[in-house]
Amino acid sequence: GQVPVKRALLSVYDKTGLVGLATALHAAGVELVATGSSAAALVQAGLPVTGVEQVTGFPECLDGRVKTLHPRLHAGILADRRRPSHLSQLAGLEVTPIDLVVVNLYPFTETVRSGAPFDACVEQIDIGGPSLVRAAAKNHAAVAVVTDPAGYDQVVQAVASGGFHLQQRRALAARAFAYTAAYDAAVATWFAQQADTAPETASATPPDTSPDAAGHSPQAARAPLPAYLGLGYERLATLRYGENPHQRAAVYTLAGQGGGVANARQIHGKAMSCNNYTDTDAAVRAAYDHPGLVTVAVIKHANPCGIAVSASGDVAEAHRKAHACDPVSAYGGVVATNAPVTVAMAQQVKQVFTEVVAAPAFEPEAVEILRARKNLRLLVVEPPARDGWELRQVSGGAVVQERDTYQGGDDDPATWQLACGEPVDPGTLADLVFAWRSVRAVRSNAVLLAHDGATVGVGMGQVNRVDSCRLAVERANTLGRRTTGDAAASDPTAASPAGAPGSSDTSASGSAAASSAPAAQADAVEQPGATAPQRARGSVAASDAFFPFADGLQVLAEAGVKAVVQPGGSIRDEEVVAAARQAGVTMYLTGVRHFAH
Ligand code: 93A
Repeated sequence: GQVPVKRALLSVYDKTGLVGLATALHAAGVELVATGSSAAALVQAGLPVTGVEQVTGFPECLDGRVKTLHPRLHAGILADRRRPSHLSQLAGLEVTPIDLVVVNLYPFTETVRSGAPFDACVEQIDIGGPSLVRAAAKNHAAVAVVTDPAGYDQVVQAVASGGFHLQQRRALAARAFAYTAAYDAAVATWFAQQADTAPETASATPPDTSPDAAGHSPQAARAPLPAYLGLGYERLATLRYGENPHQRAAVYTLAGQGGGVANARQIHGKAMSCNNYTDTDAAVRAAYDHPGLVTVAVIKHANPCGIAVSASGDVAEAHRKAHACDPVSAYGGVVATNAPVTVAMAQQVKQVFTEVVAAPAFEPEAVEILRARKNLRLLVVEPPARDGWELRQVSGGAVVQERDTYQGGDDDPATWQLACGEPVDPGTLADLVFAWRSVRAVRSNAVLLAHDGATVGVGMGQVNRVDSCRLAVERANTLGRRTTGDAAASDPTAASPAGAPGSSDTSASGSAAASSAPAAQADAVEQPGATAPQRARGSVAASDAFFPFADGLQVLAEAGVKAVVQPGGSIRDEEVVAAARQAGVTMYLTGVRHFAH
């Protein structure tokens, strides 16, 4: 039932709302106990307050490292009021019970993010605060604990109405434990990232830290994987459902991260779905794989319908080129860019049924244009972190890996090995680099054809490489329209809508709206082969991993692909290179693989 609040302990770093809360508590007859500067703030506001030193009989010391770590406080919080022995012990020890604990912790994450030196970060690891919070949460049968100034109103109401109900104290305890868990997870993660935290475990001979041929530092030179994975995730929102309507789902933010898709700011449209989140994440990542170039990625079911860059920095042009790769599949897709969305791009996007547009910014007028699409979700996404761990659950545990966003030497064609054929001209080389940087956004096995800074054919998700080659070629030659020399046809703003749905699969993000496409658009389905250009001929190809046999390469060569970039390293490399040489295809080897599952 309800427990009246007679004595409260206040110890907050963030003083927001403190005086207001304390004034209300005092008015309700609650005795206030507080630590150093919290107490000072109350004294200044003219409120009577008992300093913790008066309770403990022990001074705050060691520069504040020891303030509340004292049995006189902890016994007052932890005593089980239902056990007579606990109550008689409190009486014998002359300890007064504490019924309410209001604490928020030292700003550890903020200090790390400010770039403070190691020792300054360590000093901001709160020890006494979490102990108070955890003690109060454990003894929620009698004690209420509040860690967020946003919860002060609830405190004032509860105290005024005779105290918290058990249900409220339990809910507060759950939040409190999540709060300290997230805090410790942030500390643990940061510690694990400090390369010099494990000098004892380093081998006697210093590891070789020189980069390999591809420019990668060896594992030993990089920060170790965390020994423990904290549960540093906090629920942001419950989603309507998961990947499918019968699955429940929610979205979480990782403590101390900020930025990225989970923390995006939605400025328009329907609520984000689970599939919207994962597809948008794939799109945003793809959009940031071409540093220094304005990039647009169109994604569906986590795979690219198209990716393109604009040499002139025109985001609308990049979007036209990305869309033109596969306008059939772009219907119901997610569009992401690494540049602000302009009016010109907005006018194009508006023509195509799209689930999400994600960008670091939108021109105000572009937002106005896109608002015409009532359900279209507009997301302002801060650039995602380039480093960090990626966690995927497996039954019984999880695997964790570094993100494949490491900008290794393999992105620089100067590190590539020419395996056969004539060195290509600078334009073709730029396309090879583009293809190589784009193919990591494609689920394996991945083969990607590109031309003029745009994908023109993507073969994804096959269980052998030759099928991915066939798929890339077939899709290049049957989908979409030319991106050069035929600009009008590839322009979604042109009279004939290039965003016409031609696919029976319009359910990318589980949107019911997708299946109710206007009949007028459905009429515009293209006739594959009739008008579709042969885009494989003259394109370049990237393969995310080596060709195990010559067959895949032969499919590409027969389709007229002029140059190929691939990791190399198959035991049949010689056969593969010989087939390329014979077909007059230039081949580069990168020595680095980019699987994505
Ligand atoms: O340095 S501590 O870990 N040692 C403690 O005993 C202790 N007790 C409370 N930090 C401690 N706190 C923290 O001090 C609280 O979590 C809160 O963030 C802060 C409040 O101190 P003040 O009232 O002096 O601002």
